[in-house]
Parts: sequence; structure tokens; C-alpha cells
Amino acid sequence: MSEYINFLDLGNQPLANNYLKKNQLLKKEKKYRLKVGINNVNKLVSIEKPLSSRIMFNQNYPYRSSMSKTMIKSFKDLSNFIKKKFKPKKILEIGSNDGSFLKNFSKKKSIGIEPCSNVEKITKSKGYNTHSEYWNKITAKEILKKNGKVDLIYSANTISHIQNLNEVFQSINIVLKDNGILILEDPSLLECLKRNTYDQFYNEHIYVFSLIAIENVLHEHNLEVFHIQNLKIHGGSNRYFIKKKNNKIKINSSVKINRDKEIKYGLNNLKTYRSFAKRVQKSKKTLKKIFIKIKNKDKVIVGYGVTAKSTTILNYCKIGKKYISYFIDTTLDKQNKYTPGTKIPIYKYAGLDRKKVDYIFLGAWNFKDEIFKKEKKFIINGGKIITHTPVPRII
Ligand code: JHZ
Repeated sequence: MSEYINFLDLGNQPLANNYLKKNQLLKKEKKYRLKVGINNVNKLVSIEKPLSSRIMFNQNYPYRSSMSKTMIKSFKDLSNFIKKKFKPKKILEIGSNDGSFLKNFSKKKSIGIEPCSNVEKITKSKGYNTHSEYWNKITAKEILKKNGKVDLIYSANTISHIQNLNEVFQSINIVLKDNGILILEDPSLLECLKRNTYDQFYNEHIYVFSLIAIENVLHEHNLEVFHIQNLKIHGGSNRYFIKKKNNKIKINSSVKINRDKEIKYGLNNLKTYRSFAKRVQKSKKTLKKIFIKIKNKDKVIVGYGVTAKSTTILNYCKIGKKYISYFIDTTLDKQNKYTPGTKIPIYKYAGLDRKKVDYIFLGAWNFKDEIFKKEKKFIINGGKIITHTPVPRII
């Protein structure tokens, strides 16, 4: 019998991407307990009480995947690889956001599914065939009726956001050709544990996948991983190349290498998760101490890149306006709003003035390299950076 075992409690958390308007500041925000646990049979690590998709993904969704050069390049490189290697005639993206992946393919070849109509509209306005729907069997049947089966399905940072994984893969099987390819990309549980990036857990991230767990789920749906790429994206992600079991494509050695790596680290053992939880508690204390010490010196700290992840950190560590003066972010829909729970103002990014800012706190730590390059002048002029991963520290 499968059992869900809790190992981490990240406290009461608001909706991770619900940036508040000024007129919402006085209203009481809804909070949800964020606990993380593991299914002792299929080894899926998930949050304990997932919220309904409709609460999180709707016409007010602020996230745009086109906001970082790193993502744009990653999508472009993958598209070139797909075109060369698989030569798909028809491709479907689940969770197409603002079209930053699909734009690398011809409009005739591509279909996008995106439940958040405000971002789906952006891709549609560029002439792409997109549908503002949740990914489920009804949507899959509709796609099949209108377009026939597809050669390739891609989905980045989306499957981990859908509670009913059985329906996800049943729906994929409805539209994917027998010799079709499925490519999934999501944060890696192994990297999350190694780097203590507990902020990968927030209400949208229902799952953080390991290869071990993904294989267990796929097995139930006659699907299997034949190749895996470890990416630097989002602090360490895995890109899983998946096929139907009767497709004769050879299984690449990368699958066994990754599986062995995960087993060796202990992803099959509850003990590993319990010690992760202890490190997270310690990380919280150390990060808070760093903030207190800096503020005692009257220095100005500004948040750089306001992320769903930073919602977890700020609310778990209780870091609010007292410590972070404001956040800066390039996303239009986040600007002139306030961070969920902690109510820190968010402003438009307009460069960093070293005379006014002493420290930045990396909300978007996953784009550290891109940010360091952009903010070279700030760093040369003595500006410092605070991050919580792999351990809280000042760079
Ligand atoms: P970023 C979102 O998570 C939500 P978040 C979602 N649940 C998910 O899984 C991942 O994305 C993939 C800004 N920025 O990508 C842009 C700058 O301001 O880490 C973004 O607002 N300047 C779907 O929110 C934010 O940082 C910059 O130079 O954790 C990054 O958000 C750069 C590089 C980014 O996603």
C-alpha cells in the first residue's frame, strides 16, 4: 500500500505568483500550508495539499518565459536540435506561455496549449495555433479531432504543475503518434536537494521530479525515458526524452547513469529527505542572520528578480520590508505591485545605482550568471550579492 510521508514544513504561504495591487494591501491574503512529502512506493515528491489549477493559472498569470536571455537561448538550442534529430511535421507544446519556444517553429507545424489566457493571447497574436485550455483528456481529444496526431510533444515546467499525472500521460497518449517523441523538462529533485533550493517548492510546483519517480509513473502508461540531459536551467533541470515502449529507439546510457546517481545520493531513502529538511531549517536561520547583520549597519538591500521561488523564501524566513527595501523586475505584470505575503514593493528594472544600493538579494538566483554579467559595474563598484543557495552567503 502506498503511503505519503511528510518531511518538510514550509509554513503558511500565499499564492506564489499573486503579486498584489496597492488596493489589495489592506485585504487579508489567503494563506495555504506548504508541506512537502514523498510517496513511499513510486517515490514521487510532492506538496501535501495541491490547490486547484484554476486558482493558480488563469487570466491574471504574470510569468513570462521570454524574460531571460538564458531561457530564450535554451529554447532556441533545443528547437535546432529537435529539427535536426527528429524532423517533426507537427509539434505540440503543453504550457506554451508567451510562445518563446514555439516561435522557433513554423506556424503551420505548431500547436500550443496554455491555460492562462493573458499569456496565450501573446502567442496567438503572433499567428500561432494556440488554445487556452488546461491539459487533460478533453483538450487532447479536441486537439486530435482538429489536428490529428502529432510527432513531438514538448513541455517545460508544466507537467510538474498538474496534480493528476495519470490523466496527463493518458492525454499525451491520445495525441502522440506511436513513433512520436515526448520531451519533458522540469527542475531536478537531485539538484534541489544538493543545492538546498527548498524554494523549488511552492503552490504551483506540485511535484519536483526525480528520474526514479518519473520512470515509475511513465511505466503505468506504456512510456519510457530513452535519454536524459542535465541542464543548468532553473538551478538544475532534467530534460527527459520519452517514447512509447514499443518504439524501438535505443535507450541511451544517460538513463542508467542518472538513475544510478539518484540511487547513490539516496533519493530512494526517507533518511535523505529528513536530512534535507534539517538543512533547510538551518538555512532559514543563517539567511535571517545575514539580513539582520546587514540591516544593523543601515545598508540598503534590494531584491533582484521577484520569483515564485522567492515567495517561499521570504514567507518561510519571514523577510519583509524591514530588510528588503524593494524588488526590481523586468516583467511588466509584476511591476508596481507588491510581493505575496511580505508586501515588498516591486519596481521596473532601470539599472542598479551603487550610490543607492549596497546589496542585492537574488530572487532569480537561477539566472545568476546572466545577472552577474549584466550587473558587472555594480559588482566592480563594491555592490554585494546575497543568495541562499547552496548555503546562505554574501558574494
Ligand atoms: P523565474 C516561474 O517561476 C513560475 P519563477 C513557474 N511555476 C515555473 O515553473 C518557472 O517559472 C519556470 C526576472 N528577471 O524564471 C524575470 C529580471 O528582472 O526564476 C522574472 O520575473 N532580470 C511557471 O517565478 C524573474 O526574474 C533579469 O535579468 O521562480 C525570474 O523568474 C532576469 C534574468 C530575470 O521563475
